[in-house]
Amino acid sequence: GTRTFFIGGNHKMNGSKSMLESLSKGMNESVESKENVEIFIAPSYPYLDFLSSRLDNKKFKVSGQNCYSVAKGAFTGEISANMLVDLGIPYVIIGHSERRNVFGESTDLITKKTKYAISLGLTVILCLGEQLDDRKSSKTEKVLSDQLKDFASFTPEEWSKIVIAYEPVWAIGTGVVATPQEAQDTHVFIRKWISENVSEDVAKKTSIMYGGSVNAENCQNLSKQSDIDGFLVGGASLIAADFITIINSAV
Ligand code: G2H
Repeated sequence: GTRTFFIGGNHKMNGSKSMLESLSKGMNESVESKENVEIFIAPSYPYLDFLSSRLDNKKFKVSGQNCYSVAKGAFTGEISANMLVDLGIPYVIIGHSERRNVFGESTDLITKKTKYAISLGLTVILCLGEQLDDRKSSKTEKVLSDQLKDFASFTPEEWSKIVIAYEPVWAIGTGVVATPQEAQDTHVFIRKWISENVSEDVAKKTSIMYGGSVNAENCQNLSKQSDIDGFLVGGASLIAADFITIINSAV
């Protein structure tokens, strides 16, 4: 396709020096760069610099898992987007379902954080997704539209720094992956929303990753879907062999 295919490992609150040491070694040795494919890992924060210094930076980037909406100050425990930039980090995940649902982040805050991170030149992996009840009661499109609503006013230039990650909450860490058709249909809906609310050009250019129980087996059929432009991988990104298989499924 014409869009960049993104494969990201989201380590969440997992990892250690020794684990990251062997993961980087495996990845550096076994992955070849491909045109139009971007690969990144979002380690737990304390390890950002450690991981970055071990990965082959020509092939792989590192990413933040979150950041706040202002540069600095009295915000204990928060991560500054400016500091990610200072570390030379190009990506940050914002609005992951665990931020929304475990830590109570609102769509309003997620929008503000995205706007701020983009203003500094970071590329934001913006996560969206519905809960099981929403899907069962046919509210998926309504929930996704609500999560996207405030992004209608973002300029095409701002949108060029956004990569969407569609992660149905019922598929996250559960082993219940969306079928390739379910994922494809929802990606088409998201692209249609962008086309109707931002522009057709932006809709065509925006990469939409899928996330939720992606593994070394199911990645092949998912990556064949024309509107799936990458994967955000949790559990399987902690295991070098599995993550490498997923990376190599990029088409
Ligand atoms: C969804 C995904 C990574 P997992 O959260 O963002 O995790 O692949 O473990 O379902």
